[in-house]
Amino acid sequence: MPEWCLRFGIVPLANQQPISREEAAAYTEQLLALGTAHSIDRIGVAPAATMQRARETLHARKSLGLHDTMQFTYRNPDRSTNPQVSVPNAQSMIVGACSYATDAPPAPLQLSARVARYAWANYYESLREGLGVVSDALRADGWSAHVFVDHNALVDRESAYLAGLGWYGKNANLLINGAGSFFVLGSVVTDAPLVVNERPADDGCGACKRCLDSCPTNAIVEPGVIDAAKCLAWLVQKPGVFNRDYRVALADRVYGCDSCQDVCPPTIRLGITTKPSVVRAWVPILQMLEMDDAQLLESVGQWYIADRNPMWVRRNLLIVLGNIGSASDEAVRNAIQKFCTHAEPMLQAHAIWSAARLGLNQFIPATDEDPTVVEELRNLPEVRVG
Ligand code: B12
Ligand code: SF4
Ligand code: SF4
Repeated sequence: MPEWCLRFGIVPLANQQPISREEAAAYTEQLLALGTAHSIDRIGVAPAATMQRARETLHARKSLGLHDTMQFTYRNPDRSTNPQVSVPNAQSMIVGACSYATDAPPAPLQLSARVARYAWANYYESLREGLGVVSDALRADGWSAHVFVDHNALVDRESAYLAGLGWYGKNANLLINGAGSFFVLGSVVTDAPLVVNERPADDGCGACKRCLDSCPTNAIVEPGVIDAAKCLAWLVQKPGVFNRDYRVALADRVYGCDSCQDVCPPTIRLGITTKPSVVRAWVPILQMLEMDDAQLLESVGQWYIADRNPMWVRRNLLIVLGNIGSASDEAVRNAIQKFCTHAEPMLQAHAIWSAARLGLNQFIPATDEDPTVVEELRNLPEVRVG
């Protein structure tokens, strides 16, 4: 067996002919070229062995409560860090990265909420398609191959790191060598014994710490470590009452948060392209608050919405209204008034918060029977200045 197979514990399957390193290298190159020809911007190969560091980190963060109530890869760390659980006898992971860097469109004139860049279009879809072509080629040659993109069964950043695509930034994102972090990541896990990367990328952050200083909620508690309970990217997805401590910091964001990447020198210097694409960087707040459930869910497309419950989008929009709406705008007043008497206490509570922020006290009920609303009435914010 070749030495490189031994090094990563890669064992050719009993029913397959061992292939020479030269054959494996040529086959690997072909597959990588196929991915690149199908819209994958960066591609590499990692060994499909247990990702011990990620496993230990997931367990440690769970025990410290840094995952808050997130499930995803935290649900079963022993599965999400071992590709062989999902693909028996897996030997390699072809890891792809697709850029979502594109010039920001101008802010619209109507009252709008901000969408994070990774959701401006369905970038996961083009990555899935590119990896799908690679996976089909492997299967056509008799190998097992499965695509995982943003899937609970596999940690994507560690796979990309092991494939040599980039380094972990202090903002916890994987920064692609020479291109920054505006990339989505995914893998094809296969039992084909490909030639894997042997040298992870060097750290490129150096002494910089701009991301730590720019996080609006101080969620980067140590370089590379996010406390999800403070991270706006999680709080907009998390079901339930939005933590009052972070509602003002949410500012105009309705989905995702880019602050720790928007200040990152390698990301803004190298990552922004003028790739022509149709993007949706803003959504119209008042229009969305008027939509019925089906319309609202259709309008948010691929966003991750817990239980596909549109209430969480409306909750976020109501907070944004309190942060950027104007009390002198009749349409804003009408929306707040409507939701202050909404049948759903969760929405009523967030509308009450916004009413208080805008000084629209005439819409705030003196009392209520629902505990969520009562709690809100006990914790009204100061009127917004400016
Ligand atoms: C859970 C999750 C989240 C959570 C938690 C994020 C976090 N940083 O912990 C929330 C909802 C907050 C989130 C937010 C975002 N996410 Co997210 N998320 C995931 C998900 C589903 C799992 C991540 C995971 O398991 N992490 C496990 C922990 C242990 O990994 P880690 O935090 O990377 O930890 C590593 C480092 O700490 C490193 N390390 C160890 N020691 C040290 C020491 C130093 C000094 C450093 C720097 C690092 C380091 O090793 C650890 C183990 O691998 C993945 C998809 C997937 N299936 O993998 C997407 C994913 C990570 N998210 C992604 C994106 C795009 C985002 C957002 C940018 C979206 C947005 N704009 O709002 C933000 C970024 C927030 C941030 N600063 O991290 C991309 C990341 C792409 C990239 N280039 O890195 C992924 C990979 C999705 C995808 N398939 O493309 N996300
Ligand atoms: S995504 Fe936003 S809230 Fe989360 S760590 Fe980055 S800057 Fe902070
Ligand atoms: S802002 Fe600076 S420290 Fe943070 S990820 Fe980017 S280069 Fe690294």
